[in-house]
Amino acid sequence: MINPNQTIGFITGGQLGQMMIQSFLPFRQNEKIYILDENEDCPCRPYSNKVFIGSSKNFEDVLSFGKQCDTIILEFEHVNVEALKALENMGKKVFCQSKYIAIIQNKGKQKKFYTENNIPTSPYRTIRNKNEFILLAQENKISFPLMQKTFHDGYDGGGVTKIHSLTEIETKAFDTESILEDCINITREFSLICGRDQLGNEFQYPLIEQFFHEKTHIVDCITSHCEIDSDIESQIESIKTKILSAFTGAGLWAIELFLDTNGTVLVNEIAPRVHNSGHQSIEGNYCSQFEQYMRIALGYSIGNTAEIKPSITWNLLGEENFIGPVYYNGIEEVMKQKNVSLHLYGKKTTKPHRKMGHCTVTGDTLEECWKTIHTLKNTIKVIAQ
Ligand code: AIR
Repeated sequence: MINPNQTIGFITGGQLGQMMIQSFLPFRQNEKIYILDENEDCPCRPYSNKVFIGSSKNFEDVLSFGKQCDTIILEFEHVNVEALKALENMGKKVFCQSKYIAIIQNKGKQKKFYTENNIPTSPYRTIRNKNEFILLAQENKISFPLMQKTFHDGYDGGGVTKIHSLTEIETKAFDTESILEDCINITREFSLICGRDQLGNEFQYPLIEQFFHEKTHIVDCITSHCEIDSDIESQIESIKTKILSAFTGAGLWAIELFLDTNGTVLVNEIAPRVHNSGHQSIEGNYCSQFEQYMRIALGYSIGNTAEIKPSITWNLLGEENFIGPVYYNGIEEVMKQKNVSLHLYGKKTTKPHRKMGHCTVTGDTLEECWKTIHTLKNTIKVIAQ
């Protein structure tokens, strides 16, 4: 039976948690909502009963927070795994489960998981530090350019750098455990959001296409569906089947995919949670990815993933050169647009490329949505006061 009086704990309290709670409000009963975050003023705060100050990476902080909750929901994968395991052993429900988090939060383990499960991904090798990187280059054992991705703590383009030469290793490379990935000639990037509820029902959303900023590697726009040929569709179907049969528990997975110039689909990475590529599902689909995750975590059956209307999301990132209390310049213009939904995450301060909000445009066709997106890009700007 689903307990209407339970305490739901979110680790941490950012925008993903905020949108999960927003989607939950229409079917919330008497559940309490607790948040663990380092920042009292985090985006989840207005929707919570209490914010506990602490670090998601600290064993004691996660454990003592989790003990006060019945269901624990992660909205960020950099969480202390040992504490999550201890909580699971006490009978707490944790989403995503610690055994999957342990693989996903470490890029080295994630890559090994793909190889072991015969899931296509770009060729790579691992290094322990910068010295090893330099030696490999001096001995001509690697070819440039390549992508260095740190094992730990990378997100939103952080912990990732493109290295073109030995000199760049010396000046730009991270001096920590990392993977070195061959650079792929990418033509398109997709995201497949899929998963399973606690009753064993599986679901997937229409295939999403992602468009990235060249410089920051952060998602700029996302379309609610895309056209692909049947060969690509069957490659993606096979990847999904392999992932869902390796991850047998309940959960929601956002699988980031590359299509290379040879027509091969490769897995870039998996997020064990709601994802930036699914924001348009709030307006565009019957059941958003956020509501879906809440249904899964609480033990309800899954909702309808079908599109209501084509939609495109545009991320609102902090402008370059602005750090400080946030100001949304041009907000009135956005509000004049029909079929545009504005989501501001309530972060108090902006910094370059920080995700501060997003706009979703709905329309009869994606072409129509793109026209509005192009207009929007000349209106609102996230700057500091
Ligand atoms: N997030 C988690 N992984 C990737 C992303 N973007 C979201 C989560 C997290 C928030 O970004 O919601 O709490 C952190 O945002 P910031 O701007 O404080 O770093």
